[in-house]
Amino acid sequence: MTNPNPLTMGQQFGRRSWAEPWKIKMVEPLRMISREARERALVEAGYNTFLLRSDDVYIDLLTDSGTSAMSDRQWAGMMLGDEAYAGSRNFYHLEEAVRRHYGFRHVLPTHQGRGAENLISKVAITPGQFVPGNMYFTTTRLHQELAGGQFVDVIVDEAHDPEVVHPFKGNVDITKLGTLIEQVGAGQIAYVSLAGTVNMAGGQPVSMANIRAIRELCDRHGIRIFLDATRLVENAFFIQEREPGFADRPIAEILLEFCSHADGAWMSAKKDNLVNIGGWLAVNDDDLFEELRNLVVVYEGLHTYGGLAGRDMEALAIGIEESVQDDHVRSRIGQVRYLGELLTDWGIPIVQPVGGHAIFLDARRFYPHIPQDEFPAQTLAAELYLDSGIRSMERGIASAGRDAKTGDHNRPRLELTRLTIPRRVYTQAHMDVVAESVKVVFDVRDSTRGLRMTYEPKYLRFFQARFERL
Ligand code: P70
Repeated sequence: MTNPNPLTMGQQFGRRSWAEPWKIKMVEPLRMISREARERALVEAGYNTFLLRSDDVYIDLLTDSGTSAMSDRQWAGMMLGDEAYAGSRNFYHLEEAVRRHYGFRHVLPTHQGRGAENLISKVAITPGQFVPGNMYFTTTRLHQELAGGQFVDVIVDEAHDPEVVHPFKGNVDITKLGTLIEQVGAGQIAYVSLAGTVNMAGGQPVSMANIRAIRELCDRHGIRIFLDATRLVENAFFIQEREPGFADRPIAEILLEFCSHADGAWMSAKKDNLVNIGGWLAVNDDDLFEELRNLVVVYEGLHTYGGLAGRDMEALAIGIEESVQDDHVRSRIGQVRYLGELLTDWGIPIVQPVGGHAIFLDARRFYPHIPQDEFPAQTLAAELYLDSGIRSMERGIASAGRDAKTGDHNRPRLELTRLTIPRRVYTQAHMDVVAESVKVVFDVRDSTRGLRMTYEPKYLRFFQARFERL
């Protein structure tokens, strides 16, 4: 029977459809294995999606990190690699792109984000100091702790509640930050560690008003602000969309203004910057840079390559240019929202509002009968893979690790399973397949049982931990 009144998805959601500002030039075939084969693969992987082989995955939403599609211009740039050990021309292109779009004076390449986190933590933290931040990120906090710092969460309370709708759930609570400074003294604060968007909160943004207020407070106490710029372009999109006075300003301009309130930034270029590998660290202060430039040769490589090939730096320089284009960001976040709209319409519990890079399924409400110690979010990731070969990532109690003092699990309020959307890779039809699989898993939720951890590594346990079904 033909549908007498066919509607596009845009019409069904009451808006004009958007489309990607690119067309496809090359394709990579996907493979889908049988349910029995997935069952075997999952047991072999200890119910941990990080331990699956990607050949056994159909739609890979593990991460948006290093998984984006590069453009024809970026691939052309790969052929222009100047693989000189020192002073590669590609480094100067990268330096220029970071200066132009992020506004910081000094730039160092690193092999990826955590390489930059290591350097800034070692140089800017004196053991015993506190590092306030807008919610923890796994690698960021670990490097701060390894450098002798103590992370303190100063994000607004709303960030910890997946149901509260707030336009800037990534904001720092200025009162919390002010109280911490009073309690421990400004000299005991290493710096403010500010991420936009906030990954663990669901890709939630920080407003321009908030960074201005943080700057004001920090200036009064002589405290520096360093940004985790990993998804700062996406953060700028939310400012353009939601903050009064920014609707007519291009994303590139908003990004630059945001960075102008900070003293430096570290970057996992594998996200916003549209490359498969790479990172950078950028600061304004000459003396600080001097120290960082010295340290980079110990851990990454000479200061003009920092662990990257010349061709990687060229692709990254071009990726930065492409990443700040308004039409690119609009369609990227539009696709994430499309998936979010479907799931919301079907009554599936997700973090609201939908953030920039992923849909975060709320495993607490998805599986209210599974206690947090039985890893509801890890369970949900396993069930999704079993149903359709879709790979997602746990962002709950397994990711939160253990309390360094008591040795007990950290028990985050957010127990989430992340469906992370790579940039420029999947189509709207893939999003439909994903939504349908989540619905199937949701419909049989009552009969799903949790997991028990059978192997636990010491550092960043979620990457390599193993589980079995209860
Ligand atoms: C993800 C990736 C990486 C990341 C990040 C923020 C806000 C720094 C980094 C580190 C990869 C990942 C990392 C740890 C656990 C799971 C997944 N996030 N800051 O998938 O950058 O990976 O380049 O060293 O999101 O969210 P890098």
